[in-house]
Amino acid sequence: MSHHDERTFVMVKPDGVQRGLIGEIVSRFEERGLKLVGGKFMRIDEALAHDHYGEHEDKPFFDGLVEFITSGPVFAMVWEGADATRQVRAMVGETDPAESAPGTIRGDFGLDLGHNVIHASDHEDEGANEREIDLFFDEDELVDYGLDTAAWVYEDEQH
Ligand code: IDP
Ligand code: MG
Repeated sequence: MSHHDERTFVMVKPDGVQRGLIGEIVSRFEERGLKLVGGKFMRIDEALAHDHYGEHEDKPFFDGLVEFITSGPVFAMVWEGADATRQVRAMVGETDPAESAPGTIRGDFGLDLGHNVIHASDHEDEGANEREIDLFFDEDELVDYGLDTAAWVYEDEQH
């Protein structure tokens, strides 16, 4: 069971919220078999934006990125499942929607690098998922429960 409990941080960005894509995006992860363990509709302040995107501080697009991510509400989530971080990134697509395959979230809903609809923890950045979860959620905001469908998603999960 333990290999089914990897957690990853996902966030519908302000463009995704404004375009009414929260439900569609949540549905995709639900349908994949992932388990929602946390969700928060919120506005990101300047300090959180700097913490979250700290790795990009020196990039020319940083100021615009902070301005964009603080410009309207976001929907932050934590999803759990086997290999969750890598699997979610595959569902999200490439950073640039124009380079993202149809069927991915960015490939289906975006056309512009600066407005790419969704954030997800980078599976190639060790510990990014846990770091980002800690940044956005208190421990008591993550809900511990069993998902009854798990036995149908995972062959080795018990009914
Ligand atoms: P990721 O979101 O796919 O992990 P990162 O390289 O971590 O991509 O960049 C973080 C975010 O910064 C991207 O999702 C995108 O919104 C923005 N971004 C990245 N590169 C550029 C750029 O060259 N111009 C404008 N915005 C960018
Ligand atoms: Mg990234």
